Amino acid sequence: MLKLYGGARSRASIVQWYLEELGVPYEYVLLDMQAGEHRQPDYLAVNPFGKVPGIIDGDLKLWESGAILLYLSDKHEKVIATPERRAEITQWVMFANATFGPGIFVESSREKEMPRLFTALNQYLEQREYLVGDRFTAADVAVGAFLAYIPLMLGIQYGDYGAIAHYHQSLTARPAFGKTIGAR
Ligand SMILES: N[C@@H](CCC(=O)N[C@@H](CS)C(=O)NCC(=O)O)C(=O)O
Repeated sequence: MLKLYGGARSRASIVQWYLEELGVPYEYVLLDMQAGEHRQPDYLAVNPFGKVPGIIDGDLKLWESGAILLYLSDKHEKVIATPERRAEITQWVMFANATFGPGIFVESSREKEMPRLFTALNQYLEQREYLVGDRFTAADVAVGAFLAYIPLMLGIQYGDYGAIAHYHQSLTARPAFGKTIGAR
């Protein structure tokens, strides 16, 4: 069975959310990060950088939440992926982790980045229910997780951005979200 390594209130809950969406069985290995278990040899053998999440799936050891989401998407999404569709999902996962998250969570860039990121995302979502195609994908997990963390961790609400607020509400109402990030 797939093993997911994470700590309490860590980014492992992003991967856990997607595993629940996909209905893939997994064992959650909760590391005591306060005690430094993520820096012990057992876990460094999974991720030499000592960061969570990490997974073991068969012979594969994989880390970086975005890489794990894309792997699970390739392996378990039932709709046949064209290169174009897969590229769009990759684009949004990378946008979430490399542009959106840092733009909002790095305090020195927030004032400049937040209005332009929120405005463009809001406009995009005015036309759509999901980020890629007409169904929920790993792209929604990657961006949706940050949209869930922003009010929780920064106290920022989406009042002026109606389409983001609607999208955020619809994602947080999903049962798999409630069992994972929503249960924090
Ligand atoms: N870009 C990485 C970030 C991983 C990361 O920084 N994880 C934090 C927990 S949320 C961690 O393991 N921190 C422990 C440490 O840096 O020692 C990802 O998305 O997987």
